[in-house]
Amino acid sequence: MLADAPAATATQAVGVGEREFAIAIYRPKVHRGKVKFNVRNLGEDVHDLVVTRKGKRVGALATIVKPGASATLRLTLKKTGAYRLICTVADHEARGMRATLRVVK
Ligand SMILES: [Cu+2]
Repeated sequence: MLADAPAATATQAVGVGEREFAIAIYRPKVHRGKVKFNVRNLGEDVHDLVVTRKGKRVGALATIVKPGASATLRLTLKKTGAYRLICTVADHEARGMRATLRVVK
């Protein structure tokens, strides 16, 4: 918990759909606090998920996600602003597997 500012206390679920080659975020804006990314691979290749803010890695899935499989990533996003969700498998990011999640107060 942050002492200096209010943050969401309940975990906010964010659905993330991955496929070749795009990342769809079903909830593009959340409040600061706990976020649970429910990641589903809707494609035919393996994918992963890395979350960054201002170029710094905030967190990532521990494992790669196989086609048709799901994975969960729990993070506490303490700072407001734009977070990037990317897939770091091969050249997937350059091919379009990137999305933005906005975190507001
Ligand atoms: Cu990928």
